Amino acid sequence: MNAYAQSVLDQLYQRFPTQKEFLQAATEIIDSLSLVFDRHPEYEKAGILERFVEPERQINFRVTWIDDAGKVQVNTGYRVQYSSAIGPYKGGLRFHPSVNNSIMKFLGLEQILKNSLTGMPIGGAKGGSDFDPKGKSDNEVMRFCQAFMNELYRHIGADTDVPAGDIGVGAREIGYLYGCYKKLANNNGCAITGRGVPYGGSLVRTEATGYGLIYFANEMLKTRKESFEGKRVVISGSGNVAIYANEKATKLGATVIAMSDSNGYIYDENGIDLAAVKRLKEVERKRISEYVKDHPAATYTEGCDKIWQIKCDIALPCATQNEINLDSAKALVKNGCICVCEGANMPTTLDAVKYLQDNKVLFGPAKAANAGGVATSALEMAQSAQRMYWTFEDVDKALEGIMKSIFKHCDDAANEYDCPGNYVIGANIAGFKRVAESMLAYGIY
Ligand code: NDP
Ligand code: 2IT
Repeated sequence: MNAYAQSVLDQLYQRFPTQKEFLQAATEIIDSLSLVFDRHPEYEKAGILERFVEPERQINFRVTWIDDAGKVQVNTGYRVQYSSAIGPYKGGLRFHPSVNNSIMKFLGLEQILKNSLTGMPIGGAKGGSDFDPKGKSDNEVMRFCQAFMNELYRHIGADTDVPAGDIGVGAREIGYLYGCYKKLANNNGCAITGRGVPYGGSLVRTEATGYGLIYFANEMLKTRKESFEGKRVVISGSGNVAIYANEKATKLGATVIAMSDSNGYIYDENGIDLAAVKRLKEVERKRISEYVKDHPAATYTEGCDKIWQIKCDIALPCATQNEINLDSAKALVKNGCICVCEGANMPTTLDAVKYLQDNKVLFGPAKAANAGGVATSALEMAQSAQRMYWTFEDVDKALEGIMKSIFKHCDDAANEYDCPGNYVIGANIAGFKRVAESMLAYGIY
């Protein structure tokens, strides 16, 4: 590795030894960027990498709320405003009990490069809380969201920082969060995206990450004269990204044979009944295990990791970080999988990524492949600024164009740095250069 890149990475390991997800993301990114520093000594001179890995601002705050039993509850709220080099901070909010500083920082760091790849003027951020919406009543979720926004509102705004959804933050939570924001800030600007269409949201934002993932995967498949037609697809998760990845893959002629939630997975040889999954997860908020009750041909298996042992042509991890480990990668290769495309953020461990690439599996890294969500958030910001709504077809066309352009940028950068077909390196380099050039232009501050 380039000596400058190595020294910055070593410092991160010394300073944050317990932040394992952050170090994992930083290791992958810095490893790719090493090639850039060999060719661009001006970046070292300006300390670009040290500045890039250090968040501009991190806010941790107490969130106090009252549950239905009248008991006082306390959670931690987070917002990591990582980089505003190319636009206002932008990135989702995650509500999940596992949320901590390491997870916020890994997601924020990835988000900088992802947002840069979209070609739109948006910086990188992430936020959330260790609050678990699962099993909570609507009123409890509403009170939590209001308590969370009671602090966050002073840090966000249409031109400063624009949060959106992520795990555990969907249409319901965004409604409560935005309703509270607009009241506290006395401002109707686009300070949150993923809003309901009646109050300023964009058509296609709900579908965008899943659809975008399939558009990106399709571009990779084309390089081998392949397509989704007739392919068997396994998708982990059954949340926002997984559901709309299924919808678009099916539309393109694939059969999705398995999906999961955090308890286990369903397998349906004839193709998952997506309407049933949507009803269970989007409306009734039930477990995926319920699916087999009225689908006798399907099976349910407790536990998530065995989902990657199912024979498939295309694997789309769309649940959470580190769900495909080396053993899973070996099983996928053994079973003839030709493409792994990441809908979730960092769902594949570093050794698993290497194994897949060494075995010539097409590999689409999250920061490129799942950028359709945030890109459509930027289209929501554009529509709000125009005081206009675009049609579903217009937004979907724009999304498809953006995903094709992201693929081209990754492909071009991989070729330029003599790593053809390595979209991990391509995505990191293409995303980084735009940010680094902006930082250089601003001088040192
Ligand atoms: P949702 O909350 O809608 O769905 C998450 C899904 O993943 C659920 O099926 C959930 O199961 C499962 N899951 C969550 N945590 C775990 C875990 N620890 N182990 C196993 N399964 C788990 O979230 P999204 O679909 O929005 O997000 C999924 C992934 O996509 C995340 O990595 C997110 O960062 C990423 N992403 C999301 C974008 C968006 O626009 N929403 C954009 C880009 C990336 P259960 O219901 O049991 O919790
Ligand atoms: O990881 C992600 O890109 C998201 N959760 C979406 C962020 C956004 O601002 O739309």
